[in-house]
Amino acid sequence: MSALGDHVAHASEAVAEGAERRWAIVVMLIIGLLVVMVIFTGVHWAAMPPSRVETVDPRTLHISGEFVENNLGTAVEADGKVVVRLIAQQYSFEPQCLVVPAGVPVTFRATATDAIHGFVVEKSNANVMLVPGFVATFTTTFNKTGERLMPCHEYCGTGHEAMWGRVQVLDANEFLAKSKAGERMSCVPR
Ligand SMILES: [Cu+2]
Repeated sequence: MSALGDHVAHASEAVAEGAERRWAIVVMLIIGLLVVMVIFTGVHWAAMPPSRVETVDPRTLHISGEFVENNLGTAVEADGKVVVRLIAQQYSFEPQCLVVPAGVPVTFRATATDAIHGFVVEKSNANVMLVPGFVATFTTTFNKTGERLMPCHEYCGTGHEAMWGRVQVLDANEFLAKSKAGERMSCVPR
């Protein structure tokens, strides 16, 4: 090979090597980023695990199990916990008016019978989606007494905009005075 040919070969080799090194750095950065993402999501999920999945058969909800009509409403359980059970259907909540105590953790257990519904309770962080076949549950504390609106916030059909419930937040002592063992409370007029 001539001297000039030698020189050209060396120069192109240097260019190729430089390009390969830059590419190797880019690939290592990408791998490093992916490893950081794996570690971050692993730690984050361990710290804030996704809510567990609890299923229920929407075809037999009204016949048996915890969502039968006379078990809906607010219950003070044997262990003293306040649990509100309700169902959502086109286009109402059952019960339509919920009673809860202020300043005490309240656990909601709810599901939908027909389509996807959901609700928010104003001036609180209660916000949940209700999917047929699944039990949605969350615990929250209402800090102030008073009446709150509880609209359905998932479009569920033509009657969606008329789908509203109410929540009456009572003073904890007033609530306890009204509650009787084993009874389900609501503020639906009888
Ligand atoms: Cu709805």
